[in-house]
Amino acid sequence: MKSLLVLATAALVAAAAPTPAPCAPAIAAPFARKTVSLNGDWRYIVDPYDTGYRDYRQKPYDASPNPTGGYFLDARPRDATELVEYNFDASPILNVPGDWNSQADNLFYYEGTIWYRRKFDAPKSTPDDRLFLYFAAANYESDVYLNGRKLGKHIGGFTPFDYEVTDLVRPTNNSLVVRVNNQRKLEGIPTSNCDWWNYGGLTRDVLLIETPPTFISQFSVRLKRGSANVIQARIQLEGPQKEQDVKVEIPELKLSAGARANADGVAQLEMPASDIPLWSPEHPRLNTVRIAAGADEISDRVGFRTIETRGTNILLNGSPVFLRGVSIHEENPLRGGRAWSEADARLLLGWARDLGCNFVRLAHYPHNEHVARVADEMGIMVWEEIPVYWTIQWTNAETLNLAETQLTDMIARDQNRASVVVWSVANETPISPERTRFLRSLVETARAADNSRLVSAAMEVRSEPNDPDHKIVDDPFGEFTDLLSFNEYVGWYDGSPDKIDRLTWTLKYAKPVFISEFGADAKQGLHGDKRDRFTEEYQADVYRRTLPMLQRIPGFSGTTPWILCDFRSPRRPLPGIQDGWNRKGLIGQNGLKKEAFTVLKDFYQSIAATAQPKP
Ligand code: GCB
Repeated sequence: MKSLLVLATAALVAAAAPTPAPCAPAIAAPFARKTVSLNGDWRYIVDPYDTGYRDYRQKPYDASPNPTGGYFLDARPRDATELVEYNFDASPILNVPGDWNSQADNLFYYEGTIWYRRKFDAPKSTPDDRLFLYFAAANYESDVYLNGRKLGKHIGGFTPFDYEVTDLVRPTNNSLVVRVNNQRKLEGIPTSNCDWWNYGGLTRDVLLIETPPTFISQFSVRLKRGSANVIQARIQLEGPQKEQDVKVEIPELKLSAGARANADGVAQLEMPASDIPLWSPEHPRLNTVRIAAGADEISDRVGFRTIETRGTNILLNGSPVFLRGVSIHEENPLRGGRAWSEADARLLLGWARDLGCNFVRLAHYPHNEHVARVADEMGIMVWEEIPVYWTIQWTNAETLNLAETQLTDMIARDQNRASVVVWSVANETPISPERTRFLRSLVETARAADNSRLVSAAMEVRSEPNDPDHKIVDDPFGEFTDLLSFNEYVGWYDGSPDKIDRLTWTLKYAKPVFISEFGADAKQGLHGDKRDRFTEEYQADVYRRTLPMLQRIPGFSGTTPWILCDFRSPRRPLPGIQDGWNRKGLIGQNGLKKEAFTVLKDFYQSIAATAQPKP
């Protein structure tokens, strides 16, 4: 969360330091607070040359960004003599939340700047209360202006951010303008190349949040590491009266404890308890946790469970568990475009449950907050990931800084979700010393922020130079992760399906083995010989051969095949087959299940029926 003073100063130095330093994570549990939704109709102006940002009208037509202002800030001509060359009131409408690509035909491939404007009233229920503008995500870069004043810039398309507006907001008729730019950048996270659609816009909820002057800005409530009998809480207060009493209650467990926050606003406490009913996929038990500090009170539904590894086993609540998973992109194939709502989460996780999953991998970036909340309720474990994907600029300190910020913001947002058991720091990153240093730094950051979950990344495999059927997993980064997770595409990018049957494996690390991707494209409804690419039979054959092959890998502990649903990707132009879609979904763009869905479902049924799934 950013204070206005810091922002004003930051804005003045913005030209010298284009990427702002990481700042505190956005307010926790925003949906549990007093809010006004700013979702709905927003006016927009398409600005491919970034005229409103760079304000080229000012001589000498300098193209550098205007750090404090901009042009498209919702001005109206005083009278007919004044020249103002835009008009939000007469401009078209986009729905927020929502990507712009799927809302207007002329924006389908658009990458650039769009200016959004929303008018709103902001009545406070208590005069001394504070107000914050909260954006659950804007892809990729956003500049926010309230009533003509710049509040700040945020970089990163999938994590929340907020700005305090207490002293700027008016009771009625506020003008909120947001410049969102989704140009891909070589130095970005992700970088300019990836296998998904670069949906731009205000893709998630926008809220006005009201809090008392001193309020609970962050909290974590979880089992103490190494214990199933002690609940540990850490509460962060923000505001003028940090040193005050904080109380935590869990009525269903008849637990209650208090502590005094220190001068930094941090209160920590422990609650010993025996027989805490644990969260698991079979019993997704959630408890109301109520936290009170002065005038502020917040409640959340929290599950308690342990997750750890021992040798080649993953232990959930102390017992070995096999992760019956599937990978998911944040896309609703039926509607088209980015998924963002609780209903979208229920649709996608409902399909995962039909498949027999107890686990999902949310690829390749943090999905919206509703997903982990619905997973908590449904009893589905979750892998969350940041978009450190393929060839990031490993030696760029600003790029590392961006990755660290996305990681800590993701952890801060979802740290109270029992369903989340893995933080993933990367996907398929080619091995080099610089890349391993970069990823190690991320692992350390993740562990420092949260020592109660597993940390991993989707790595790659290589073949023995003289024997393509012999696969080797010896990525040096494997030393630093809890799981030995890797993607493999034998039978699709790597040989034909019969190669799968011949594979042998050498793994350098004795850790739980997790196959984070395998798969093959199939167009739903396209049938033919199982050797014919893009048929449902080919895809099903790859699954039929891969699943028993994986069971022969020592330490095989779970998998998230690629992928639950077909998803849009500009890398996939094959006419009549792909048409801009990656077809590796087990469910087609039309919501219909392909043959491989049943193959995986049958496998998961047989695994679920086996007490000890390990070979
Ligand atoms: C991968 C990537 C994933 C791609 C997939 C594919 O290895 O991790 O993002 O979409 O392969 O379909 O090629």
